[in-house]
Amino acid sequence: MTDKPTKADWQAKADKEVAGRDLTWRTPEGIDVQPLYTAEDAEGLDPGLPGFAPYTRGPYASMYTGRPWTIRQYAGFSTAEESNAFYRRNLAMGQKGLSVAFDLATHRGYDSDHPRVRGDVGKAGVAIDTVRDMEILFDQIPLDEMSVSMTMNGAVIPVMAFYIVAAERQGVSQEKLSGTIQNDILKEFMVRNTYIYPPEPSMRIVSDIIAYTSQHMPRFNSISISGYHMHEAGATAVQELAFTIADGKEYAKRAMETGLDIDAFAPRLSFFWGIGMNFFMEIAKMRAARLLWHDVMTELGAKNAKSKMLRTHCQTSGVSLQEQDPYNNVIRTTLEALSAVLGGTQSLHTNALDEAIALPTDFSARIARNTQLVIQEETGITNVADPLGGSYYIEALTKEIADKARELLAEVDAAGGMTAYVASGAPKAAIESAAAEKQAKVDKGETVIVGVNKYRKAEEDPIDTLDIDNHKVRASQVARIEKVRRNRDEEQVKVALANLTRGAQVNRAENEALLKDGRDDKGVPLPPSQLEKLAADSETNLLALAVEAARADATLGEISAAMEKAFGRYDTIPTPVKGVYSSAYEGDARYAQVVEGVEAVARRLDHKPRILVAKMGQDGHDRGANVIASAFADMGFEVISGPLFQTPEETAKMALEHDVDAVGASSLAAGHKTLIPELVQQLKDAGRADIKVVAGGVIPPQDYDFLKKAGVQGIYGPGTNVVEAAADVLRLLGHNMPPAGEEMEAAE
Ligand code: MLC
Ligand code: 5AD
Repeated sequence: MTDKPTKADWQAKADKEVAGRDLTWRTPEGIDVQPLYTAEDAEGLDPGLPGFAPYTRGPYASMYTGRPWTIRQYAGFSTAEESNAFYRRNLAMGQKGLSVAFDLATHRGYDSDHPRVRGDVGKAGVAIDTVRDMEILFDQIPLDEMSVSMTMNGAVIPVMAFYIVAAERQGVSQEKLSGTIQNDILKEFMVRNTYIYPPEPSMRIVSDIIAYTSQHMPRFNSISISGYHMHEAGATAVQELAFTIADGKEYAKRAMETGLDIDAFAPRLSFFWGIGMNFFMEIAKMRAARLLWHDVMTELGAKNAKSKMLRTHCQTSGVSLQEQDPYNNVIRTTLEALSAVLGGTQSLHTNALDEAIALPTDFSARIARNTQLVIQEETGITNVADPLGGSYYIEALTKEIADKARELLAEVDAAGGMTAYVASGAPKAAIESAAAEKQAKVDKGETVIVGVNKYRKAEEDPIDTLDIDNHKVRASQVARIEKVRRNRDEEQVKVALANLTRGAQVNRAENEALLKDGRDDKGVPLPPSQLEKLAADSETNLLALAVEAARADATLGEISAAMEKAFGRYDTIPTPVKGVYSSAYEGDARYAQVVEGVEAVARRLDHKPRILVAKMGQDGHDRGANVIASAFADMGFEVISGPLFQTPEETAKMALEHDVDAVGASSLAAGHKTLIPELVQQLKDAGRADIKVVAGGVIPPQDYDFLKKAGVQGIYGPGTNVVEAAADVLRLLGHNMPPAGEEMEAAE
C-alpha cells in the first residue's frame, strides 16, 4: 500500500513543475494567499451553522433554500414620473425590491430651483423637492407591501419625512413601512461626500432617526452601514470591513448614549458591501463581517440574537467596470454577483454594462437584472445554504481577513472611536493611498484589466447610452415647487420650520447635565417649569418635527435650511497623498520621460506647470480627482486641489487667483455638459482663454464632440492611463511629447 501523499510531497512536486518559483500571492490587503489549502490550514476553524451564532455561515438557517435574496436594483433619474415608470417596468420583469437613487441636489439639501445645482438636477438620480414628488415616485406601488431602500445621508431628515407623509397620503401608516434608509453619515465624511452639516450634528441626526424608527417603524431598517463606497474609493477588503464595522459600533454606541436599549434598535441595523473582482476574498469578507459584528454586539451588551445577526445588501463594484470593451462588464458583474451570493447576501444590486459611461438604459438594466434571475432560477445555487462552508481556503481566508480587520478595529478604538478617527483624516488618507497604489498597478499593467490594459481593441464599438435633458427636468421641477407653494398654508410652514430650527438648536448633552444637576451654572436651583421645558427639549426628535413640516408641504430645501440655521454647512479641503506614484514607478522609462517633460516645461515657463484639479457641481466622487492630483504632483506638476461642490464661477476665480496653466475638471455625476462649458466661458470672459481646460471622469464618447466644440482640449475617460494623461497635458502646454513606447531620444 502506498502512503497517502502529504503537503510536503505536494510542495516538492509543485516546486518541480514551476522550477521553484514562489507561488504565493500577496493581495493588496497584505494577505499571503498560498497556492494550495488543505485540512491543516482549516484546523480548528469551525464556522458553525447558518442561522446560529456567530452567523459566519449566514443570518438565516435556511438561507436561500427558504427564500432567495432580494433582487433590489438601485435606480432613479430625471423626474419622479419617469423613475416611477422605470420602477414599475422593472417590477413587472422580476425585480423584487425597490432602491431609490436621488439626484445630487436632493442629496445636498437643495431644491431644484437653487442656483448651485444647475448642472445636477435629475442627472445622477431622481429629483425630489416636495412630498408631491415622493407621492408620484411611488404611484401605484403599495408601500405596505413593497420594501423600499432609499440611499440618502445628507438630506436624510426631509427625505424620511417625505416618505412617511407620502405613505400616509397613500393610506399606509408608518408602522407598516418596510425598507431601509442609508443614513450612514460617517462614510460620507470619509469617501462619499454627500454630507451637509458638520460631523457632530450629523451624528445627532443619525441617532434621531434610529430613535424615531425604533419607536414608530418596527419594520424599517434605520441605517445601512456601508462599506460599498470605501470599496469604490479604492479601500482594501480589510479597510472596508474594519472601518464599516467600526462605523456600526459607533452608531450603536451613540444611540445607546441617547438612552435607547441596544436590543430596541440593533435588530434593524443593516449593512452594505461592495463586491469586486477578488472572488474568494469578497466571500471571505462577508463571512468575516458577520463574525465580527456578532462579537462587537456581544461586547456592547446585546442580548437579542437578532441584534447580533448581520444582514446585508451588496452591490457589484462600479469601479471594476470599464468604458472599453463594455460587454466584458456583463462577465465581471456576473462573477461579482456570484461572490455576493456565495457570501450570503440578503439583497443585491447588479450593475449595468454601461456603468462607466452613463446611467443604465432599459436594455442594460434588463441584462443586469437577468444576471440575478439566471443565478436564482437556473443554476441550482440557491438549494444549499452556504455551499462553500468548510472549504479549506474559504475558512482560512475568513479567519485571516477577520484577524487583520480586528487589528484595524483596535486602532480605531485606540483613537477614541470612529467619529474621532474620521475627524483625524486617518481612514480617508489610508483609503486614498490604497487607491493610488491600485491605480499605479493598473497603469503599469501589473493588475490586468481585459480590454483595457491588455487585449485592447483597436476600435471600440459605441453603445447606446441614456442622456437626460436636465434643463427640461429642472423646468418641470421648478414649476411643481411653485404649484406646491401656491397651495399651502404659509403660516403653518413658517411655524413648522421655526420649530425645526429650535429643535436643532437644543443641545442635548447640556440639557441632560442641567436636568441632572437641577441648577444653572451659578448654582441657582432651576424652577420646575424650566426643568419641564428642558426635559421636553431633550425629547425633541428632528424627524418628528420634519414630518410636521412635510405635512405642511415645506420643501426639501426649506427643511434642510431650517436645520442649517442651527448646524451650519460643512466644507472640507482635499489633501491628496504624496509619493505613492513616484515610488510605484521607480525605474519606469515612460514615467521618467514624463517627469523630464514636466521639468522642460517648467524651465520654459519659469515655473512648474500649474494645474487646478477641479470638482464642480454637487458631485462628491473624488477618487479620480485625488488620484490625478497625487500622481500629477508626484510627476512634478504644481497641483492645486480645488474644494468640492464649486460653481463654474468659483472654479474660474480660483484658476485666475492661482494663475494656473491648466484646469482639469473631474466629473462623475453627469454634470459635465452644463458645468465644463460654463467654466471655459468664464475663463474666456476673464481674458484667459489661454488656460487649457481638460476633463476627466465618466463622460460618454458621444459627448466628446460637444465638449471639444465648447473649448475642452483634452478628455480622459475611465481607463485612461494617468501617466499618459499627464503626457497629453504636457503636449497641450506646448511640449513635444513623443507617444508612449517611443525611444527617449525622440523627446528632443
Ligand atoms: C429572509 N427572510 C426569511 C429568510 N430570508 N425568512 C425565513 N427564511 C429565510 N431564509 C425574511 C426576513 O426575516 C425578512 O422579514 C424578510 O424575509 C426580508 O428579508 P431580508 O433579509 O430582510 O431582505 P430585505 O428585506 O431585502 O432586506 C435586506 C437588508 C435591507 C436587511 C439588507 O437593509 C436592505 O434591503 N438594504 C438595501 C440597501 C440598498 O439597496 N442600498 C442601495 C445603496 S446604493 P422581517 O420580517 O424580519 O423583516 C448606493 C450607491 C450610491 O449607496 O449612490 O452611492
Ligand atoms: N441609477 C442606477 N445606478 C446608479 N448608481 C448610481 N446612481 C445610479 C442611478 N441613478 C450605481 C452605480 C454607481 C453606484 C454608486 O451606484 O453603479 O457606481
